[in-house]
Amino acid sequence: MRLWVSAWMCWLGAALLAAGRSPPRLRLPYRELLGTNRSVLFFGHRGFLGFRSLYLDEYRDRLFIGGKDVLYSLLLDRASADAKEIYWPPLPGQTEECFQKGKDPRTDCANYVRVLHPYNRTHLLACGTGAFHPVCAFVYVGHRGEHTFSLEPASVEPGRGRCPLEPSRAFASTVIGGELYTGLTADFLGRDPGIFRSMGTRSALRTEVDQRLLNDPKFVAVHLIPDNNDKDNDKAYFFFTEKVVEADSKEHAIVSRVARVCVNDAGGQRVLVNKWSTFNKARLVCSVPGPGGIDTHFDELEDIFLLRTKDGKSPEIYALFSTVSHVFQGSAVCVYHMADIREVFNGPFAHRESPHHQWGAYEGRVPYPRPGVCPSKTTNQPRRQFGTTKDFPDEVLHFARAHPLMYKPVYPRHRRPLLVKTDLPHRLHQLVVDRVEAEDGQHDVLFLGTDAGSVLKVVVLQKTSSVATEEIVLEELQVFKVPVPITQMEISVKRQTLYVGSSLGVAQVRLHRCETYGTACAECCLARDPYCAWDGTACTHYQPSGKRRHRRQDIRHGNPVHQCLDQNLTVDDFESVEEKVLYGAEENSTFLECTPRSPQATVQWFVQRPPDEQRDEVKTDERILQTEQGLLFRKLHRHDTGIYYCKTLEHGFTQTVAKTALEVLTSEQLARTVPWERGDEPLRPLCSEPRLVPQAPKTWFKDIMHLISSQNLRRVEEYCARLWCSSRPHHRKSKLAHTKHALASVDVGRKGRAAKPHGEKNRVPRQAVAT
Ligand SMILES: *[C@@H]1O[C@H](CO)[C@@H](O)[C@H](O)[C@H]1NC(C)=O
Ligand SMILES: *[C@@H]1O[C@H](CO)[C@@H](O)[C@H](O)[C@H]1NC(C)=O
Ligand SMILES: *[C@@H]1O[C@H](CO)[C@@H](O)[C@H](O)[C@H]1NC(C)=O
Ligand SMILES: CC(=O)N[C@H]1CO[C@H](CO)[C@@H](O)[C@@H]1O
Repeated sequence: MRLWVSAWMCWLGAALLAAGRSPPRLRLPYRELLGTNRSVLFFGHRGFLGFRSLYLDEYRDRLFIGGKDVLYSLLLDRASADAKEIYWPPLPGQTEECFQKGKDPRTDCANYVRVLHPYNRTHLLACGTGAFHPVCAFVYVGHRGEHTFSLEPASVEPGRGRCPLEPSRAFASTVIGGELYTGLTADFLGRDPGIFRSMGTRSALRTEVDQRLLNDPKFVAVHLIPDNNDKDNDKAYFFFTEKVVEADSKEHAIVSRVARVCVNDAGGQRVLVNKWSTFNKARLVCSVPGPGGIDTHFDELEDIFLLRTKDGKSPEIYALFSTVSHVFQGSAVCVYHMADIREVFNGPFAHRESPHHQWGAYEGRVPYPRPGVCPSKTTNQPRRQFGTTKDFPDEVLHFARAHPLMYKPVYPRHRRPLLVKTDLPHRLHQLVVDRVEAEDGQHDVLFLGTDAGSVLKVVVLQKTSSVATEEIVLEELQVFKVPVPITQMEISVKRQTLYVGSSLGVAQVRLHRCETYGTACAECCLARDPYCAWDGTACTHYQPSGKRRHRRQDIRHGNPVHQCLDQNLTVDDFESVEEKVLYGAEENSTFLECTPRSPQATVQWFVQRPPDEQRDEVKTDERILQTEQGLLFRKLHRHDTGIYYCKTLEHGFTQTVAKTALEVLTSEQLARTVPWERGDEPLRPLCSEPRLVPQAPKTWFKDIMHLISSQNLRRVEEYCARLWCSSRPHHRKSKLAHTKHALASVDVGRKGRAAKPHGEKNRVPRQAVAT
């Protein structure tokens, strides 16, 4: 029983330790899903893959993966059993040279395959970093049904401007009509950033090296988005962040941008030769309106997801941002309409007299054809024909070069983020969106990849009659056991699968696991997962075309009372929950855990004191506190012995989540049983492996893991080791003092937490700048 005592003390210590830095917050989904049904597709030969690029080929049912010195081809249904690989290391001389330039031969001086795109019906284009000598080559993958996979040796050529030199620096690329579009930094020192077009039959194009065009950019994505049915108006959109320097300060800030170029740009004839002549850029704003007109800006673009529409011209653009503020950490998702983006590009150009002036809207005459417009039927006038950008007057190109920036920024839908997260222990890096058809309409389900190997599945509900939204975390999937950043995610709606990549490998996760929500209609309903519905007997995948009679689903309200009245809404399930036994020492503190499955649920505690049959609600006071994670007894009394029930209430549906029999050990009993009272019996076996406490509740350590970030883990372990390993009496004293001190800070921690949102609001973020 001393083990139990140690366990709760440590639990508490750890929780409070965490509370000191940032408030602990368990954002558990309706169901805890640490044991996800995931199958890791592939971890590469010799256990290392160095995953960098992924191309999901639904036509061939194949997944192509680029890694460190290697390319893989996996058949989706049979995964690793049928993998083919191409070994593609850098040339020996290049490894040597890379090493001599001071790069790490184990990590940097390899060929990381970062570009992997379908090129034509039979080939993929792959480019790698080649130990700081980028290389490109075609990979033969054959026609559908064939399973060939080989590098075309004759096609290997230098890949400068097509692939970054570094293994991990941000960049973006895509293939459009046999040409490769890239946004990257092309030189060894990182001073030559640009937007490049290469391959194909036309001469290569790039941006001029000019800080007005691109200032230390970090590219995130590039996509072809047609304007209309005239292919001559097709444009490539680049999404990135860059530095801006305000007129009145030396400080620079980071802003997010969308830039575009015409696919049929051929550069100028005398001016801007082999340079983009149609390049324009605008600011992407994602901010939360604050008091006094000061908005909180999320300026660091992390990822872009295009939710394609049928016509292909107006995809909805989902963008994941984080803050660059040092005051608080947060992420936001904003959604942009193409119509709004086009309007900004059709609007005024930004202009300033000199770098010391403020930006304003350019009000002078804009030459014709308007810079940024593609040469097409639309630009042609009876007497002035523009077959290519080479026909554009020099005046147009001079103007384009001097005015790359649009004056107005692009605002998101409803002028506010769809989702804001400021309380997460991890940063969000990746975003994938699925629009799901449910009984009450369409819902957008967001999959957010973190930097700790996990994926959050969130549904955002648009409240009817207002722009307000409600978000529900449906699942938190720990895809990789190790907390590595998720670097890429691809969704297959056809297969209802999400492919998740990190430097450790590629995993696949099902989009929904309805069966885990439970076996009652109410549970299925409360989960509010738009993928799932109660079919009369079980919680199953919702199919819009399926039979309707017994189907129950209510995403908007999740109200089981309405949905499940006739479906045997449970509930006195007091007896069905497994009983835990917990021992506590009289006059000391103890903690009964209970975390509701849903963050929306309220918790009530009941106690049954034998021999009474009756259950009374637990009265909380100075001595007994109800916290987010359970019930804290600051000082146990003998009469606290009893069976404690933790019940949650959500939309009229109650459920018993935990049942704990608390035994209070009296001082007399303790004097006889606790070995450290004698001061000689060593607790050594525990000290070497503090985690393996026999009989300890399995969940408490996991909860600590949840509560604290990994940097704190060492401190917790040390803390626990101190607790468990101090067997000599004079050590015990300081330990108790420590515990008391920790307990005393409980209130402070709680107050601190309550005060936080307010404090956050008052922190002054940078002011919005127009462009
Ligand atoms: C995991 O999912 C696969 C199919 O995707 C299924 O065959 C398997 O039974 C599932 N395993 C568990 C433990 O749910
Ligand atoms: C695809 O491109 C490669 C490389 O240019 C070329 O060798 C091959 O013939 C092309 N295949 C088709 C079907 O056009
Ligand atoms: C629900 O109904 C089934 C059979 O219809 C029954 O066995 C079960 O006990 C019921 N559950 C509750 C909690 O009433
Ligand atoms: C097991 C344990 O730590 N018991 C302690 C409970 O608190 C009393 C008084 O604070 C101590 O004397 C016990 O040693």
